[in-house]
Amino acid sequence: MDIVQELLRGSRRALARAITAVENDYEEAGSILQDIYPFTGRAHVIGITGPPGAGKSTLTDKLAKEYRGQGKTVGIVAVDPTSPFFGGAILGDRIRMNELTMDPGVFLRSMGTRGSLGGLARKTVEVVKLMDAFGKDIIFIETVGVGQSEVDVIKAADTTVVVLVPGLGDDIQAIKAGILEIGDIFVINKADRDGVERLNTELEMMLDLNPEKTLWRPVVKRTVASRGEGLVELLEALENHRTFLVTSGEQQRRRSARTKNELLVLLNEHISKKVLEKITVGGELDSFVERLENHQQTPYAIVNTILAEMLR
Ligand SMILES: Nc1nc2c(ncn2[C@@H]2O[C@H](COP(=O)(O)OP(=O)(O)O)[C@@H](O)[C@H]2O)c(=O)[nH]1
Ligand SMILES: [Mg+2]
Repeated sequence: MDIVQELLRGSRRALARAITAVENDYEEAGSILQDIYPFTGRAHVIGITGPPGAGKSTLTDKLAKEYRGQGKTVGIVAVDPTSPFFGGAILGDRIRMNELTMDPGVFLRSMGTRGSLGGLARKTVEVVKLMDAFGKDIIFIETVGVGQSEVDVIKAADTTVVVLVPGLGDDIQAIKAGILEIGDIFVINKADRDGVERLNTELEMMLDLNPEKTLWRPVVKRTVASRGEGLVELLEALENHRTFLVTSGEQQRRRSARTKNELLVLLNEHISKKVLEKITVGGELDSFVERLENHQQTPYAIVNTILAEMLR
């Protein structure tokens, strides 16, 4: 049987193989993604981001168990080289994660050891699609929120949870602005520590000042992930956000913007590849460069020539 058929029938092995194909850009990846495409778009994709050590993995683990308790199936994509999901874990983390991976209703995949972060964003979207087609109800993307690439990764999510911890000094200033803008739900984890009130106040003030969030005012929740405290409230906030997305039409809007973006990225990649292939084969590229160096032509004129040739 074909790998996609197997995947759609619930074979975890087929899912694992498909993910490997996507991760490594194997030849078959394109056709797999094409065949599963009609079966995607059902899952609630939840992004979990925040600084290293904030408790993202602990929180993801606890949330996954809550959803499992409700009978929902869960996929987890950990996009974090330092994630304790695999390797480099302290013993406690490893035991905790093993418990989760032994549940056949949970599929966990760690990414980020291969390829550039840029390619990683696209691959994350694709892995999420595979898990979605496989039939996962909830898909978590865990990623460290430090730069633009991570923000790009999290764009694949329907709901973005930003995990923060109290006591980092100038709390809000320490956090990248880009991360604050993408948060639908803010979690103050390690609420068992000092500085919770201050961080909470700062967050609320900042959210009040943000004019962009008119439809959904992000909410702030407190958790002690390691003890499972605050999970019920967080789960409720996640459900509320999902309901908001669906009823307001925001889900549709976000997904169509994302679909458009994906199409453009794909188109871009393929056009660039085709053009590059064409102009390198006959050594044209080198002669273009030579003409530039000799000031015989401008780059604009060359690009126009190449495009005119290609589109003929
Ligand atoms: N005190 C306290 N420790 C926590 C809490 N949540 C997680 N931790 C601990 O913080 C450390 C980092 O957690 P982890 O989930 O790996 O963070 P990540 O890097 O954001 O994924 C681990 O040792 C956790 O046990 C919490 O609410 N309170
Ligand atoms: Mg982690």
